[in-house]
Amino acid sequence: MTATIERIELSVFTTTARTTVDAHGHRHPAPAHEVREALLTVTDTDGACGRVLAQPDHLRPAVLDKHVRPALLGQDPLERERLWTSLARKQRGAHGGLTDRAIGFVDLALWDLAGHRLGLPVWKLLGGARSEAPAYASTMCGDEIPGGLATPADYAAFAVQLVERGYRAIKLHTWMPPVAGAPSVALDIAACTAVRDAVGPDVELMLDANHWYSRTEALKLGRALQELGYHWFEEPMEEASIASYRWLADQLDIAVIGPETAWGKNFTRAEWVTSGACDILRTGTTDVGGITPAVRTLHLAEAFNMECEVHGNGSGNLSLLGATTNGRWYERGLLHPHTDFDAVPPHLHSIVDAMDEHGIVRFPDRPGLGDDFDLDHIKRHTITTE
Ligand code: LLH
Ligand code: MG
Repeated sequence: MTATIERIELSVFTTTARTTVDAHGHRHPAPAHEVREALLTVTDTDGACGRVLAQPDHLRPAVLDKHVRPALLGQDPLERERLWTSLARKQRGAHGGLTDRAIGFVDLALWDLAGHRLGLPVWKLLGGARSEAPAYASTMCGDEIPGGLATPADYAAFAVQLVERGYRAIKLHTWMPPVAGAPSVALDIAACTAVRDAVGPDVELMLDANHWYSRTEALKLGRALQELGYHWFEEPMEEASIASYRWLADQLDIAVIGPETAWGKNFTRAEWVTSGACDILRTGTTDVGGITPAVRTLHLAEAFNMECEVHGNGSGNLSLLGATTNGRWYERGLLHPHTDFDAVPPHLHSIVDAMDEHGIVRFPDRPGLGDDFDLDHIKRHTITTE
């Protein structure tokens, strides 16, 4: 008899973090402190489980009860395309209550469950295009921390450390509000220049600056980046304005890449391609609503002879990269001189994206997405289960 989905639970637990987010959502280093994380678990009638870390704000009890459980309970967990479509179609009537992220977490859990049922890592289940990928170092945003990322010289010194660690590509996130004096095109150009001077011509460099520059500010910054031989220019303006990106891409030689935060899943990505708003497309499991629509996006770009970069870290994005050759880098971050990205948090036995000294990340052999959860720790530190 076909196994069907029996339980969908969200467990909120405590763990330790060494980063925090500012008033605008940008991550910065912090002393070790207790935080709440959540684990979404989907269990079928044979006892097979799919698990993924999720953000409880997107999967509140009402969202689980009104949208997720009615769409999934009693259904075959292997029919991911059908389940994703039924959830995505609930979004219209949910009036914003069922986010792309929420359906993304559910989709990831279903892929993890499928991997466990079949004894395969998800990247192989998706087609297995390659077993490793180079990582790029993605820095945190600029700050005012002494010896952190407070000055162009700080970025240059950190870039040298990153190259020594093995990275062959670095993406700068520069200063954004609420940091005093941010944003500043002049300061962004100074940091990008200092980094290029420090690492030389052979390291690939990218910039993700303030997301609310005007067209003329973005054009000035983009022209400076192409002079410095930067590889791509990311999200310098509000992404809802596709016409602004077409205007920018038409005038620059440097590759304009996007979108990251634009809503509308794979459908919006198709609009970016056909509008000529970007030279390299982007996708990502938390950006477009899971692995299922992200695969569609990768194939869409490929059919237009367009590269598609995977945004963000984590096991889902790593699995996607293993399923395609049409995405060059794994985004490893966010990195900062005062944090250790390789440190293992208490709710894991190991990190999924360990990198060697040549800047290469190998895709996990474990079945499912490959996360190495310490389920005992999570159980002992669970505060609520919905
Ligand atoms: O604002 C930040 O901290 C970063 O921009 C972050 O959102 C990161 O995910 C990103 O943009 N990567 O490309
Ligand atoms: Mg970005």
